[in-house]
Amino acid sequence: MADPGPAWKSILKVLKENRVVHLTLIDPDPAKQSSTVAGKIAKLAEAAGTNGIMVGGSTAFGIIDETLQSIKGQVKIPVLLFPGNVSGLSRFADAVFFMSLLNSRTTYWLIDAHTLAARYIKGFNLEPISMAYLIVQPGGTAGYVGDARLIPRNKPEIALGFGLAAQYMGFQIVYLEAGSGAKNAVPLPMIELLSSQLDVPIAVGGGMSTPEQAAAVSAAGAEIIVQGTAIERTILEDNGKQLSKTIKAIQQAKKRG
Ligand code: 1GP
Repeated sequence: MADPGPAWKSILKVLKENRVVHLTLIDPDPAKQSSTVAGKIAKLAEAAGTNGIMVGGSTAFGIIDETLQSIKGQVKIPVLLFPGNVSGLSRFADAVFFMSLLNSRTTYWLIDAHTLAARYIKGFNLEPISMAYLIVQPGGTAGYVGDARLIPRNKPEIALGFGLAAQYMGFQIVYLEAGSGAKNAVPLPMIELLSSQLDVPIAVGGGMSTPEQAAAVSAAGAEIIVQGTAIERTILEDNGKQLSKTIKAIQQAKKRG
């Protein structure tokens, strides 16, 4: 088995030290912000204490190299692709979450996009980090685009079945996604169940808009907390104050637990 690459190793190191990792998601869609602004957001997020920058979105398409170069020029923490499609790849990142949407109805999101992308990942010398991607209700754009059979919010045992299957298949991370900007984040009992049963790190994203919500997700057992919308909304105005509060809160939640 291949050793973990440098980006994943550095995330695991933070996880060992703090018991929780915070990742900032930036949508590279040029309609959202210029590459310069994306770089600025990444820099402020790093200063606030985030542990890595994820770059991706369900609708991003086309040229993202400029955004990646701008972000890479501003931060030392790992820059990790979170591709919404094959078009979400760039040689200028450190690593790529090689994610299979396990609860999709469509083979494209399970394995076909991956076979199209794999040779480019090799050619770009990108570090792949395998991720089982599971979309939970309400699911948002990712759920719609990914043709997901959304995991019902009141059925944590279904998520557990997927999570264990993913672990047995050798995925490095299990990601529970409620959808970007979701009104309701992944239910805490679902996170608690998976965290008590799985050995691989659990990432959670979607709909965490306050430090308190993120802290509750951390206390429930999530090891990787992903935030996009809340940071996008606040960081340029408050210079990362809210983000820094969130990061402290998720770390405190682990100390109390
Ligand atoms: C992306 O769900 C995360 O997978 C981000 O969600 O934009 O709601 O933080 P938010």
